[in-house]
Order: sequence, then C-alpha cells, then structure tokens
Amino acid sequence: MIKKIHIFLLLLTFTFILVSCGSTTYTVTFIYNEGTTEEVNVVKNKTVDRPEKIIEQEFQVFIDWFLGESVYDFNLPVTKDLVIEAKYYDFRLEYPNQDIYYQIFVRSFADSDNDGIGDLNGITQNLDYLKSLGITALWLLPIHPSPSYHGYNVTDYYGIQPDYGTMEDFDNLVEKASELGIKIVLDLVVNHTSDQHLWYKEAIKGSNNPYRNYYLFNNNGNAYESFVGGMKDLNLANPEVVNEIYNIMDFYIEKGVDGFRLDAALHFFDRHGYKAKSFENGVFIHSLNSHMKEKYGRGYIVSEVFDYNYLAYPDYYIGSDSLFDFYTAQQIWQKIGSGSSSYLFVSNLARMYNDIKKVAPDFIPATFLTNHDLDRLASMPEFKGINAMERIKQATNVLLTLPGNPFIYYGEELGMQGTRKEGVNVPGYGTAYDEFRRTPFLWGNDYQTSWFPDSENTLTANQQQQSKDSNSLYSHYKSLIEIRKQTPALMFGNSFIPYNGNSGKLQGYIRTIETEYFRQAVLVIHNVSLDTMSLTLDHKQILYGNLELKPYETVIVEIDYNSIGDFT
Ligand SMILES: [Ca+2]
Ligand SMILES: [Ca+2]
Repeated sequence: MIKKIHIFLLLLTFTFILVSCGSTTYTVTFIYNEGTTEEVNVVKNKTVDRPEKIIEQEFQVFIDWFLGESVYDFNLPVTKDLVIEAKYYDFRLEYPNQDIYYQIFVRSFADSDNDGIGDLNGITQNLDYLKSLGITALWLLPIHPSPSYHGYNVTDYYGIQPDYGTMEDFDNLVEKASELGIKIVLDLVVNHTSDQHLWYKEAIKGSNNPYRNYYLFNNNGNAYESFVGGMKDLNLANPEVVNEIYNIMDFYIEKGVDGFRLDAALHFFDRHGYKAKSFENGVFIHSLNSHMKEKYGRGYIVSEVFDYNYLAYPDYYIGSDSLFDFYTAQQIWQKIGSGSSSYLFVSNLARMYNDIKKVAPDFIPATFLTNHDLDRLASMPEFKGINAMERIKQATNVLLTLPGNPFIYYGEELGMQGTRKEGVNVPGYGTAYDEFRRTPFLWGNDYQTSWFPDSENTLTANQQQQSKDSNSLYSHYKSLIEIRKQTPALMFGNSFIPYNGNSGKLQGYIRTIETEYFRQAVLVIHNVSLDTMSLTLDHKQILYGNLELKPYETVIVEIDYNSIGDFT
C-alpha cells in the first residue's frame, strides 16, 4: 500500500513538472508512398528524427521529405503538429511509354480449357508467370475473327476470335493485367482486311457500292493487295476509312488498352504501280497517333516497318512512338551471333541512333532479337556451334541494356527452336510455312497448347524445368530484366555513348539518365571474343557480371556520372 502511494505521488510530481515546464507534445505525421502514414510524438522544441525507412516503389526514386513545398529541415525544433510527406521522382510519369514487352501469339501461348488452342483466359491465368519474368507490357498478335490461323486478315475488328474466347474474357484480361501493372498493346492490322470482311463483300458488288472506295480497285476491277492470301489493302487516303480506324482505336482505348502495334506500316500507301514513300506513311501514322493522344491524353504506337536498312526509320518516327528496330536485330545476329566485324557493332548502332535523334529526340527504339516473322534465335545459323548458349545469353544482355523498349517474343526466354519451312506437309495439320516459328509455348503443364505438332523442340527444356535451374536461359532473362528495371539509366531514355575501349574483342557503351533529382551513368561492356578479358575500371558498383570477362560474357557497372569523360 505504501508502495502504491509512492508511485502515485511520483506520477503526480512528474505530471506537475511536465505541466509547469510547458512540455506539451506534438504529433509529427510522416506520409509515405501510397498514403502509408506513421505518427511520431515529439516534445515541444525538440527535433524529430528522419525516418530510417524509405518506401520506394518500382520506377521511383526517393527525393526527400517535404513540408508543404519545401524540403523539411530535421534540425528545426518542432513547435506544432506537422505533416511531412515523402516525395518521389516517378520515372513512369516522365517516360509513360517505356516498357519491357512480351509478344504473345495467343494460339500458342496458354490453353485454359483443354481444346488444345491457346486463349485469352490462358494468358489471364498466367499473368503471374509474366509478372514474375518481369515484363511490364504485352503485345498480343491479332485477336479478332479471321479465316487464318495467324489472324492477320481480320473479318471483324470489334470481335474476338472464337477460339480465343469472348469479349468478356478480353475485358477480364485487361482488368487483371492492369491490376498487376501490365499494359496491353494490340496488333492493329489496317493496311488490309480479309476478303471476307463485310466492307470487302460490299465493295465487290459493283463500282457504285458505298464501300467501293474503301479499297484500291484498278480499272480491271482488281483490288490491290500487298500480301497474298485473301488480304485486300484498304484505301487509307479515304477519310471514311480513316474514320473507321479512329473508331476501332477508340473502342479499345476505352476498354483500357494502352496502344497499338501497326502492322505492315511499310505498305500503307502502296497501290497498283506505286510504292509508298516513307514520308507519307509516317505522316499518316502521325494522324492516328495524334487522334489517340488528343482524345485520351495517352497511348503508344509501335510501327512495323520490315526493313533492315534504317535510312527510312526517321520518316516513320514522324508519327510513331516506337519503330521495330530490324537494323539492330540484324546487327546482333551478325556481330554478336556469328562474330563477323564485331568491332563495328557499337559504332553502327550509334550512327543509326544519331540519325533518328535528329528527327525524333525522344524516339523509343523497339528492340528485339526475333519475332513471329523470323526464325527463332536458337535456330539461326549465327547462334549455332561453339559457345552457342553463351552467345544467346549475350544477345539477351545486349537486348536488355540497349535504349528503348525490348520486345521478347514468347518462348525466346526458353531458347525455343523454330524455322520457316516452305510448304511442308505436317501430318495431322496440313501444309505449313511460318507455323514452325509460332509453335506451342513449352509450359510442361496443362496449359501447353497442341494445335500444331511441334517437332523442333523435343530437346528444349520447358518452363517448369528452366524455372528450377539458376543457369537456364529463363533464369538469365529474369535476372537481366530485373537489373534493367532497377537501373533507370538502362530502363529509361535513349542515351547511348560508345565506350572508348571498343575493339574487335570488347564492345561497350554508356547509358545515362539525368533528371532534376537523379542522375546515373552505367557502362556496359560485352566480351565478343573467345579470349578472357581482364578489365580495370574505376566504378561505383558492379550491377552484373565481373571484371574478368570470359568469352561472350558481359559486365554492367555503374560509374561516377562525373567520370563519363574518362570512358568516352
Ligand atoms: Ca483453349
Ligand atoms: Ca496498303
């Protein structure tokens, strides 16, 4: 009892002292990212400690703690309740269209209902796979009704190929992908339609039909076609056709799609006896892109100009955010793959980048190693023979350290094989050509499709196997993607400065980024030779690899931004 009285008196005294000294406390509220808050009580006229933890989200860099518009001074005594907010530089806001893409041929990717054909629900159910691989955006090959297996002759731009599912399935995919921060870009095939499209069925009824001018008929009544196989070129000079295209774009942008891949842009204004000029195609793309951006304030256009010569690329950048970089792809095959004239690799790329930059300073090259119209990388002669896997991995290192948006063709992360075969008869399928470049993704589980009997990948390790192997190509992709995402100088912007130590054995470049709050310089060096190369570099940290480069290895180091001049 006496003890209790003592404690009571002690408390009373303590309270009295506190009150007599005027020692009130104030609440300092720290607001972290996404509204997470933490409250700290501070005695009047004392200082508050700077929080130790900083919550950075993907593609954000912490700037500082702000009281209102000013950086908070943690040396100041606290004299009232305060709300101090963390501010971040968000690269996503500055570079809204820079992503790491995964290109999906829906028919071959993932089958959700066991009919052997890949479908939209199969993608939705494997978004966790894509998220874990690290990609941030998907390009879906055509998803609309079409008489062909590949879908590039569309019969209804507002429908979903029944094999692939329904419009509800598509909406669900967009919603679920968006929840994971994965964008969706659709193949917009408007150079031509199927000859089974309603517009064309009308157009052939006679020269007075209202749809006649949707196509390019000559005096003999033949509609122009850039490609054989029931694909009739649209008349893109007809404002009614342009309006139809605007409506298709609006329909999907309003569904939450993030942009479009323009198929066959090289052929937009071709007609009977006339080859389109790159300039007029570029200006047309500009009209589509500005329609989208003016109406919705967002969107992304990546154009397919199937040309290994880059001279026309600047014209296409008049209207495109991105252009598929066939030139760089070929440089990678030749100079990384087969190793011919490797000493020219970086200087060749720099020359192209500089030419494009004059026209489009913010250009985003859409880099790739291969796609649905090309043989698989692992099947190319350039990537066969000695050190084949090392060279495939180095090609991956190049892809994931160059400027722009890397596009990974599904299955490349597994090193799938596939080559075009010229009209061979495939038992159980029929005559096949490009199907071998577009074969079922190797899940090794129930999602694997079976619409085409693949005979080229019997020895390729499947996804289940490769995900358990830290040395697999899949694991390599995953780690390089992770490094790119965590390194703003690699992920954003289009800087590319040749390294001054380039030779026939080493090819390197510096990637930089500079913003008001953050700057970074990263040096990437590829050993393109069969010799082990030991490097001595003054660096801040090694992001990947090590300075003793074995044949076809790559090292990525962060260097002091002020020392760039020492390396260039
Ligand atoms: Ca299916
Ligand atoms: Ca055309």
